[in-house]
Amino acid sequence: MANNITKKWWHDKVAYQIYPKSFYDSNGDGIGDLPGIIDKLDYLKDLGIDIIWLSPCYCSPLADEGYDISDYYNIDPRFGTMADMDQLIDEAKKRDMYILMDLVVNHCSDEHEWFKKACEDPEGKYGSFFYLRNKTDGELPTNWRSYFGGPVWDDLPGTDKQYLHVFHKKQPDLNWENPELREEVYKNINWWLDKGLAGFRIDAIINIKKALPLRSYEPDRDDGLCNIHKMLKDAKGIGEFLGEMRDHTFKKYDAFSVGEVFNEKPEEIPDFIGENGYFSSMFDFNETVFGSSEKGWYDAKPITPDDYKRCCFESQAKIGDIGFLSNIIENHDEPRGVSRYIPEGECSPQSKKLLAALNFMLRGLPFIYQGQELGMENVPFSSIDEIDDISTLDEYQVALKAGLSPDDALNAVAKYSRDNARTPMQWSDGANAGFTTGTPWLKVNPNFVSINAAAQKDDPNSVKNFYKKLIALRKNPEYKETVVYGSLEPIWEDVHNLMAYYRKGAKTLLVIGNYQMDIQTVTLPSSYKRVLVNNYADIAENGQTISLNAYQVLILEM
Ligand code: TEU
Ligand code: CA
Repeated sequence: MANNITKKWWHDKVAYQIYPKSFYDSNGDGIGDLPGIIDKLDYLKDLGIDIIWLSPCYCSPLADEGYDISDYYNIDPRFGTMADMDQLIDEAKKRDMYILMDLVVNHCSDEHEWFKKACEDPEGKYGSFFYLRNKTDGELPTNWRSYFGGPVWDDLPGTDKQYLHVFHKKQPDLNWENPELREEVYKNINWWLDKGLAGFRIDAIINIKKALPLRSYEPDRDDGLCNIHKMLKDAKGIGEFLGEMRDHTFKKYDAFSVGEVFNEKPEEIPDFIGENGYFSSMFDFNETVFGSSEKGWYDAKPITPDDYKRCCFESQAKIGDIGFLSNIIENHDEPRGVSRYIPEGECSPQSKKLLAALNFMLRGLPFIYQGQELGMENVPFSSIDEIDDISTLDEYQVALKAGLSPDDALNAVAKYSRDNARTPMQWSDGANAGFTTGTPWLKVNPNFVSINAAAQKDDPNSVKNFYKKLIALRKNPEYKETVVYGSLEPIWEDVHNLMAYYRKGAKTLLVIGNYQMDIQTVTLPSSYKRVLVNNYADIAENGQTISLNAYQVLILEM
């Protein structure tokens, strides 16, 4: 263990992401809600969860499913009331659990009063909360392509100006250069922290700093536009905003903050998540961005077990003991991890457990996304009409324009669709997977009949109970220090379809995963004392030589 690390309350925790709209519907309107989350707190407590991150449940037109906020101080009636939120924070506290909300402040909704006032008076106070430019004939202020397709500029209603939106046109970017805007953001954060929130997950934060003066870059597609990252690479000085935000908010409350940070440079890591970093932690996206293409989802390259291993180890080496990454298999923006990181046709309870253990034992905070603990899989979409997500709908158009047939385009985007993760949580084999008594807002994955929480509850070999074991190991007083603070050292790094590493602290643990269907033999460098986790009933061993079964994963105490 690195002795120079100051211990923090959140270091040894296990986190769980809830996508409220799809978690549990308490009143039969087909939409998950806060009372539904309260109903399921004991389920999460039993699993061993400490920290719960809620995707946005503020007032929102839901153009981007809540990532477009029209009122930062209120709960959308579809999700419940402020009293429900207070009760949720309270009930969580009673169970020694912590609630995080999603901080979405790169942009707000075009239905936020700031934006409405900016339309009324673009030269006034609220005009300077946004990036506005005079409209010129036939030319956009810059040629950046929005994350959801098309140019980042749209007409500011009722004016001769245009406004910037790096995401959807219903998500106007907030102007962080304006100190008044920054004050408003900090005031809101502190208001929530005063309510008893434990912290925030911080959305899309690398986008808050624009390269000024705004300018165009080399186009990279036929549309004449360029990827937003060309501008972001050019934007210097985001640290001033992030440091100020930390000092004015999180730091004063000892809050936990986890940033959605992409493309950080290795030398910036201490600034982001070091001892006095801008954030407590940040997500590791090395695996999720692997294989992505400038052209679009249709051109993305699948990730193999060897790639997966390399991505994980690369991130671990980059962070070392500077701080703590937050490790994920999936989230609400990604397909289901088991469908992505396990080669096609090889998804099984065993392979799902292997992926779980390999990811969970990495150094950092484990974040479990709702349903991941059940081994929920991607959805078999049969028509683009079944898709709700704006990003998928855009990528489908991109694929069609590139010349794919409608069938091929659907198949291509279905692999990456954010809706894979957004279908209702599978609670039981009852109607609508037990998610709602009404009509679910998004189709339930038909495999709920076999993959659901009720079926896994009392089955000692279920994926869910395997997660429970992993969580229990992280909390076991004997192993905790090592699992939380121990260093990570890869072993047998070049062996094909084998992912193995030591965690070294007070104890020495060896995690070994046979990432394939074929049996694979390894010879341990020393004998082991104890088997802590095994996804098979036993180990085929001959002295120190172990014959690993298909997707067998072991955690050994050496
Ligand atoms: O995502 C930010 C992000 O970088 C996106 O490019 C994401 O990778 C993309 O949506 C995948 O299609 C965050 C949120 O997690 C996402 O749900 C929001 O849509 C987005 O910000 C805008 O708030
Ligand atoms: Ca509801």
